[in-house]
Amino acid sequence: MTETQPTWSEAESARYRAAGHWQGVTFGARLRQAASFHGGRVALVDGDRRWTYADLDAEADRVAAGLRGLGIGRGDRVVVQLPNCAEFVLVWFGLQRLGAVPVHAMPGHRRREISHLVRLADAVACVVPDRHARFDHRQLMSEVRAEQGPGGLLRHVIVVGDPGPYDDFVPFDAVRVDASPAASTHTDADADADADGTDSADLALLLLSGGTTGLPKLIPRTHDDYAYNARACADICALDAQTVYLAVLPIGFNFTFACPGVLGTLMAGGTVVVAPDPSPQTAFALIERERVTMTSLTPPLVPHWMDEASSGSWDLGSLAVVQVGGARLPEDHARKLGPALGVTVQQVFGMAEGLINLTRLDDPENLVCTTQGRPVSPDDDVLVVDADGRPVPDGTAGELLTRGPYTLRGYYRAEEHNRTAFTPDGYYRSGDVVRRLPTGHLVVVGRIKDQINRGGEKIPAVEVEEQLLTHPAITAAALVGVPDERWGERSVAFVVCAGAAPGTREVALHLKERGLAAYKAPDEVVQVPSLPLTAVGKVDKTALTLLLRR
Ligand code: J2J
Repeated sequence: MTETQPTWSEAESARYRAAGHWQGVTFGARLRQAASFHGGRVALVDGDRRWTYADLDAEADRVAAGLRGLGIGRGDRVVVQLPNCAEFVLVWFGLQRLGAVPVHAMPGHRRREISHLVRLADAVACVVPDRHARFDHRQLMSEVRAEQGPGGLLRHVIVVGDPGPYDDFVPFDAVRVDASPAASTHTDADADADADGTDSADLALLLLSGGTTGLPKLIPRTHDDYAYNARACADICALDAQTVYLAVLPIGFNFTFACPGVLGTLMAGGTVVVAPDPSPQTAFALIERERVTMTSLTPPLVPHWMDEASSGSWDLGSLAVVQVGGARLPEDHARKLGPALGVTVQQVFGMAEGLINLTRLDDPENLVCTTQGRPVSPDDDVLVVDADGRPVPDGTAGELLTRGPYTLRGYYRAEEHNRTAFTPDGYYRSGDVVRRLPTGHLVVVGRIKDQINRGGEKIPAVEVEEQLLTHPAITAAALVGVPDERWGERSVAFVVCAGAAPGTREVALHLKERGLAAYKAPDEVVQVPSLPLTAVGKVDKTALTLLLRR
């Protein structure tokens, strides 16, 4: 790795290579191989636009040549904030060809989050849409750039669509440059050649953590480990060249991108179709038209999809597997979803940090409906421990600790946090409370980390609390998650104010002005005279939650 965050030991790396988990191939080289193997097959569909594997390969070369022309090269970080569109995939592989490193931002992120990512990653460029969901990303980028100041490394803003009035923003089309003939005519021997000297053990991408302690942390993933993540999931889901995967959730989300998602499908020679929004109407039309075989959802989408399917006006006959993950799927929905859509349901309990658990396609219904699956790799080490770090027997709830061939050993540039987020022997403390069954399946029963999981979107309480305190009327604040039928969990802000408390809408507006993503705004604001404290003087969030039940 070119960066210095903790990584696997030599002995572990050798073991993962010997087991065949790590194959020593970069993503740039993988696309080259896929193009020589599946050249004429359709790899990517976005609306009426289609790319074969050969097209995708050539397009990655063009994007790489254009980016190189901008001075972007091996090891450079580039924040990619794109909605679900083919360009995400084109940019991603263009960067891989260069050995540059995409940072997966979410479309909903705003000034605070993007500025933070740019700074933390020392990004040299950002790739954004012109507008998306009634929001102008160019304006956002002009603010981010202004904030970076003269010392900032951010040199380029690349806009998919119209760069608008910003003369120095680069339109994506200008970044697609025909490479020199020598570079574009490749032989089979080139298939193994590493992009610009990139090594498969190098950093391939940076994912965002849901975060518990303020702003998101960056999760380093290597070519070796991330490809294994996607391939292990693809094998369990039996993906092949006939697979047509519909990307419904945000494409940069680890679940959608690599579990097995976009990468798993492309590594199997299948077809990826991007859905511009997650509504069942949009998705079902695409499923009918493209004969989609598999997709992934978060739990809040499930009732809407079942509702729309019950109209009987769609032909979902091609759809075979629907994955649901990111938050706990209510058992009742798990039981109804399969029959409602005529599919096999797969529960997915994953994390951008690594460990992915899947129910298997041939698991008995009871396991599929009541557990969140089991690890995808035989070399995933899972410990369930009590508050003192001692393993508990199967069936007893405890914190999930994990390490393995695709689970990080340290966050990117987060030395201090890394000291507490991992055990001395390299286990990642997930903060999730689980029960393990004798079959190895895990049941997620809660969380010890201070994070709200609103239908799969993770809200770090501390980050929102800090911003609430910038409101002139608020003197103390605590954000808690409370059970909610639709979202699984919704967020309630308890605030202490000298005078009248601001309403929910005013608070949302304030947080928006502070540059916070909209999904982090509290669903409800409750005024309290003071925040209850625990014996050691921490805000007692359990007591606050109980206030709501009275
Ligand atoms: C309960 N909680 C869950 C589940 C994740 C696949 C699927 C999801 C993610 C993801 C992902 C859950 N039931 N089925 O990256 O590749 C909660 C846990 C976990 C946290 C991780 C993937 N599935 N969770 O959601 O990094 O608390 O990844 O630690 O966003 O989501 O969040 P994130």
